[in-house]
Amino acid sequence: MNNKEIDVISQPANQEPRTAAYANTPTSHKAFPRDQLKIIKELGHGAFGQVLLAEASGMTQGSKVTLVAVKTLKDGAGQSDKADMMRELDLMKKLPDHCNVVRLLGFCVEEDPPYIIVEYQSRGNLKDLLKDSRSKGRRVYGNRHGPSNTSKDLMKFAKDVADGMAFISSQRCIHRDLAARNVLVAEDMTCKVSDFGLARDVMNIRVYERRSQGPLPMRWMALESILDDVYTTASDVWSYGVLLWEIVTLGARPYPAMAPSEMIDKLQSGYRMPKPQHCQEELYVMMLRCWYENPESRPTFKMISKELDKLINKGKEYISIADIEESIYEVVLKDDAGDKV
Ligand code: ACK
Repeated sequence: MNNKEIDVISQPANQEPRTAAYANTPTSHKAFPRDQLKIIKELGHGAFGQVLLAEASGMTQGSKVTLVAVKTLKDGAGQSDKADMMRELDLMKKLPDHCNVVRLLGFCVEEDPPYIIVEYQSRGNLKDLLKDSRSKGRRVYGNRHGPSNTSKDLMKFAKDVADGMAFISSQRCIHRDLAARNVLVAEDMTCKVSDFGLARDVMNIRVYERRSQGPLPMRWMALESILDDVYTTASDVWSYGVLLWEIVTLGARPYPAMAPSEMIDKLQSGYRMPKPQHCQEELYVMMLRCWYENPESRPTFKMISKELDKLINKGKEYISIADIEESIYEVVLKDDAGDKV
């Protein structure tokens, strides 16, 4: 493959969108010709959906092909799966571009299977990236920058996600499935919020009450979402607190030793996940504030982003990776049903 001819559309953090002719057209006009997509391989799949790596020709000016990720349905998916996908597309169309949110590049929905074309993020999902950094003996970060930068990299991941979510919430959108598995990492290590499958546009209501049934990401959900089916930006903030815990523990599973029913009982009686030993108090206090029972007492994403910025600028090592007690986060439960139950 000739690298000069391949362009991965991705903006570096804190920069305006790049001036690529197609990528800058308004999202409502991003219907893309299916025959200009060449599928290369599968990147991953779920029960009814799959994500493919593809080359798109004519998507940007000056490069012959662009590497993109294509979200589509697998054989056997039903009408409700297609309706969910269309809802996800409609929501993505309404979201302006932001460097910490995976960008919609186009769609092919005139015939089946429907395609949603998004930026390809070469480093995959954040959860796996965090876990891989463990198995490589922390060398992924340590060798490159020296051990003190490990904490800095992780803090930057947390800040990127907070910025992406501050933007999403400013657009009156509730994500409802914020977790490290739904954050993608670009080549330059910028984190981008992804997977709007459960997201809802709440332009006029601010609170979303779930009516349809389906598996739920219980371990990331706020108490009011679990108990009353109520979702707001403040419940996304709760999930962000869990994501912060995932970053600190290098991708461990939240509430490691608990089944969902026990977790719910304990949360109701005031229990919260304890401070990982290798995490500094300032960062743990931020998690705890995200998990306040009263949604209105939780910080906003804007506040979280500002506070993280301050912590980063202080330059202290907030996450001492060398001291992580891996074994306590490696609990595998019998009869575990996965992240969504
Ligand atoms: O870790 P991964 O490679 O990152 O495995 C999952 C898989 O597809 C199922 O979601 C990958 N994936 C999803 N969207 C993208 C994307 N935009 N760029 C690169 N990989 C993606 C995800």
